[in-house]
Amino acid sequence: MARNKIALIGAGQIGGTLAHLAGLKELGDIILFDIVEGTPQGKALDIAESSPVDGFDAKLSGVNSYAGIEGADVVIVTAGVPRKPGMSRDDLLGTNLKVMEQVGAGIAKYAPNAFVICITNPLDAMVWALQKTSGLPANKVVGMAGVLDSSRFSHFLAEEFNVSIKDVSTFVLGGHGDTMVPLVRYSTVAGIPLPDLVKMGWTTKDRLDQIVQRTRDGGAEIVGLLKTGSAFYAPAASAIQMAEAYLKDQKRVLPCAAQLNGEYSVDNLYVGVPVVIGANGVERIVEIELDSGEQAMLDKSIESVRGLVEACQKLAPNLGA
Ligand code: A3D
Repeated sequence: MARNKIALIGAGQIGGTLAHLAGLKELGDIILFDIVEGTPQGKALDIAESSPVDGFDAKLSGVNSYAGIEGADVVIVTAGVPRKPGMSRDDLLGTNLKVMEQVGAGIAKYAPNAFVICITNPLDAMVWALQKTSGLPANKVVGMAGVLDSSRFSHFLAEEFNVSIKDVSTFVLGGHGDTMVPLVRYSTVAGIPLPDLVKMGWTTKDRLDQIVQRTRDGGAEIVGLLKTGSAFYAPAASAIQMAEAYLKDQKRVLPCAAQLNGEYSVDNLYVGVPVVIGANGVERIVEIELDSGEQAMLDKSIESVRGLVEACQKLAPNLGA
């Protein structure tokens, strides 16, 4: 059986880390694409030169033309600009929307059967735009945010409780932004929901609220520390988990930005929800019951995503018409 082909559009901080992880996990042959000449070629060669040390078999190449991604099974998109300190994700909208138009056209022409994972911010609007510009079916175009947001939440909780990260399971809904909805009630340590852990005296409601807020601000915390860019190790690891679920038909239940068509009473909008990812892409959208407080938070998050999509439609009126 031929190896899978994984195309990475954008060979920056996340793109390079994606290529390294995909190699280490032997997910397939890897093509790095970027508009900057030399960057994808240099990163591909550098990672290929690490393969004898780590003992992985994968062909790596760098290209500046979309023809190089022909026949890709998975395409992961990080092309665009990241945040600098003081910028919100939404400040990136105009620039990155133009990038999504080019990327969508490239995918439509050369990789129309791929499973496409968008990482470019503002995520929920960019994945919406990428689905429109590529014309791929909605079950084959998803956004990475929830896996990262949940992973940050889990990390903070494992530290708070001094337990293994393996025993923490968390749940984050909604858009990737300040209005994301970390669902405390559905998050557990070894199956014990967080509100029960408060009752058991493991933590306090106030501490939990602080951890929820830190999760919401998780991206900004890293931007503030790095000063020259945004997070890339954890975002790359999160997208690789989604790619692996698709390539290996794992049927993983993962929080992803998926197109809703009636679920959660939302139409034609990408929102972070739990989905099943397998060989058919997004195979199922999981609708969970929300209490009134959770529903209100989700509604606020959906409104903010809708605002961003409307801003995209103003800049590119033919999108989503
Ligand atoms: P960076 O290291 O700047 O890489 C972006 C790459 O895109 C650069 O190599 C550029 O040359 C390239 N590029 C720019 N325009 C184009 C184009 N038209 N076609 C192809 N390539 C192009 O950024 P990064 O890797 O740190 O981040 C990439 C994106 O991911 C940014 O938009 C971030 O905001 C976003 N991001 C999202 C998350 C989520 O959780 C959703 C987390 C972290 C970063």
